[in-house]
Amino acid sequence: MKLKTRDVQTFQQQGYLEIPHRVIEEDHLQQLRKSYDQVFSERHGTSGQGLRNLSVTESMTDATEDEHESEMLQVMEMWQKSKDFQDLLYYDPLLDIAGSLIGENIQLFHDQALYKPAKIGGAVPWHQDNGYWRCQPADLVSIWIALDDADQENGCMIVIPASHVDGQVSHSRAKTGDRELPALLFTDANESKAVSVPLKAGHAMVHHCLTVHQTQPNWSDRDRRAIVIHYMPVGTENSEGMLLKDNLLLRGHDPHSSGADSM
Ligand SMILES: O=C(O)CCC(=O)C(=O)O
Repeated sequence: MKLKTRDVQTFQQQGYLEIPHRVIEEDHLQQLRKSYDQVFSERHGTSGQGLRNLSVTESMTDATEDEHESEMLQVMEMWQKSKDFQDLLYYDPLLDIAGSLIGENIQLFHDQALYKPAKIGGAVPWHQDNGYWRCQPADLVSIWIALDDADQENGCMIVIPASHVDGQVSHSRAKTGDRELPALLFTDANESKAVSVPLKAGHAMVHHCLTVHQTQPNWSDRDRRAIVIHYMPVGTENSEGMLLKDNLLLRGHDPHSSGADSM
């Protein structure tokens, strides 16, 4: 279902939008959770195979998993690890949302699972996604899908509305106390404007790649599992000015590719 004009305008003004309808129905959600847990359990106790703990500080990089105080677990490119998540890339209700915002020629930038385990789930500090990516034009959008209910206790998304209109801002290496978090960036945010976006499982929000956002630790006794799909319009270039022509075409047509239109 395409977004209504009113919702597109809200996104353009605010830099984020809570999707007004449920995007993943219950059966589908159960299946995704099963696959998600399988991907994480296959990698449990390893630092590799695509699993990273983003909460690891510089002095902890040699520590064993048991020594980590908090865990902001990330698995990149879930679509390469699970058929269910590969299918999710081509799931029309999500592509309809992305298409309403960036046009009908849609490529995947990447996807990622972001898992905050109960009690120990770590924070993700204030940042813009494009602080990491530095893509041009900065027109990418991310659909963040709650696989569990996400709220202020277990680390839902928190955004600074309309922060995307200020353009790209500078970022520095994130810290916890006086220890650096090598995997994470940080930017200043006007916290007085912060808005939490709690979501029920199966619901989603979408944010612009220049919108400043963060998530808090998971203080609750409930897991917070999420999957984020980052979409880009065909024609996007990476930080070196190279056209990202080899990324998957999810919908529409890529004039830069010799291949056929997308499925
Ligand atoms: O899921 C999280 O905790 C962080 C999500 C995030 O920063 C993002 O989707 O860009």
